[in-house]
Amino acid sequence: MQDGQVFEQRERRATKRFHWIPVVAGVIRSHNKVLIGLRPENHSLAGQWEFPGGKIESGEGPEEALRREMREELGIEVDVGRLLLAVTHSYGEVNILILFYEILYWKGEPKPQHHQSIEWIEPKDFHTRPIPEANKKVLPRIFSAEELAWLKS
Ligand code: DGT
Repeated sequence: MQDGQVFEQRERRATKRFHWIPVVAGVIRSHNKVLIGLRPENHSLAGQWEFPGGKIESGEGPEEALRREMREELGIEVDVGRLLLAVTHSYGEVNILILFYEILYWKGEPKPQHHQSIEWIEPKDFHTRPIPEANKKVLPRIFSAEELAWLKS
């Protein structure tokens, strides 16, 4: 391969790597249920059920972002637990990196301040709901990581 071609290939890779959006999501559990929210009408992926969370803002740490999102979306103050899983997903031009954290303790009663509604469901019922593509491939891994923590707690 010629020098010019190698350079072009590197340039292309650098451009492709450019559009990454970091997202944090909280797996909030109570007894044997987890809290999910229905994405609002005027947002991307409207009508799909997700783990509460959102984009990390500039200058924020991931755990700080998650505490802010839980406050804004559910009106609760949380202690962020372990990082359960990190996954990447591509929605065409937009690539997201989602960090899933466990939330074991919180103050206040979760209320939908952003979602159309929120619900506590058993992990086994997740497959009956429309969920973001990014989550489909990792649900079993999230719950096996979660179940380990639940057994230990
Ligand atoms: P958007 O996407 O521009 O309509 O803005 P928001 O504010 O609705 O999006 P936000 O802040 O919730 O960003 C989270 C992004 O990650 C969004 O593109 C949806 C995607 N996503 C995939 N799975 C999940 C999940 O389980 N929880 C959350 N919160 N987001 C997820």
